[in-house]
Amino acid sequence: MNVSTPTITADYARDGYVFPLDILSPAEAAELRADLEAAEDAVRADKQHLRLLRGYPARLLPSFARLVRHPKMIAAASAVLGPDLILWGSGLFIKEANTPSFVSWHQDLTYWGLDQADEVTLWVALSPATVESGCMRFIPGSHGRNIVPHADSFADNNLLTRGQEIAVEVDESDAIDVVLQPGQASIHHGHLFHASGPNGSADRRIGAAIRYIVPAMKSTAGPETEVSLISGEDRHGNFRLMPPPATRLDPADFAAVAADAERRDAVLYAGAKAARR
Ligand SMILES: O=C(O)CCC(=O)C(=O)O
Repeated sequence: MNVSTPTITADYARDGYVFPLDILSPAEAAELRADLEAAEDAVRADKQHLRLLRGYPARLLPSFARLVRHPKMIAAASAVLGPDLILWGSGLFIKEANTPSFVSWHQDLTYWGLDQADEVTLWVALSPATVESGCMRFIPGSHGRNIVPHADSFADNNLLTRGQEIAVEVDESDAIDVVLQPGQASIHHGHLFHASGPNGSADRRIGAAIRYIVPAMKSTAGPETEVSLISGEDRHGNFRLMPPPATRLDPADFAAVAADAERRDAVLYAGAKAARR
C-alpha cells in the first residue's frame, strides 16, 4: 500500500494499526540489511556494543539515520501525530533463523515512562516477516483500552526487557498476522495489544521498530533523555535533541548512547525484581 495520509488516519483510528506500507524498495531494504549485518560483524566481539547497536541503530549508523528521516516514514507518522515529530527510539527486533525467541502480548507504553500516548511505532521489515518467521500479531481495536495490568516473566527467549506480559484475557482468535515483505512497514499505537511467535524459518527475522512521539511528551527519565527532532519544530524543550551520526560506529556516539541507555533502563526496569542486560 502506498503511504496515503487519509487512509492511514482513518484506519489507524479504527484499528490501532495500518499495514503494509511500502517504505523502501526490496533493493533498498537489502542494502540496509547488509549495512546492519556488516556493523553487527564489526562489533560482535563486544557484547555491550552489539546491544547498543541493536538498541540505537539510528544513532550509530547513517543508513538508519536516513531511514528514520525518510519522507514516507515522516508522512506515515505525521498522518497520526501531526507535523512535529521526535524520534523517541529506534530498536532492532532480531530473531535468528530457527530459534525460539518470541514476544509476549503487551502494550508498548506500559513501562516507557512517557506521560501521554501520542506515540507511534513504524516497524520496518528488513527480512520477510511471515507467520513462519514469527511476524507480529495485532488485536484490532485494542488500542482503545488504557494500559491494562502486565506481569514480568523474565522468560528465557522473551525479547522484551522484563518479559512483560498482559495479565488480562487476550482473545487470540481475534489476532491479525502482520505479514510484511522486506522494505514494508506496519504502524501501530502504543496501547495496541501485540505479540509475536518464534522464527521457524531458515532466515533471520529482522525488524526495525522506529518510535515517534510529539514534542509535548515528557519522560520520567528527565530532560537528559536523548532524542532527535525529525520534522517540524520542538516548542517544548522536554528532551535533549541529538543530531544524526556524522560517521559510522563512532566511539563518541557509542559513549553517548551508553549513557542514555543507563538513564532509560532506570525507567524501564523501575519496580522490577530483576534486570536483563
Ligand atoms: O518484533 C517483534 O516481534 C515485536 C516488536 C514490538 O513489540 C514492537 O515493535 O512494539
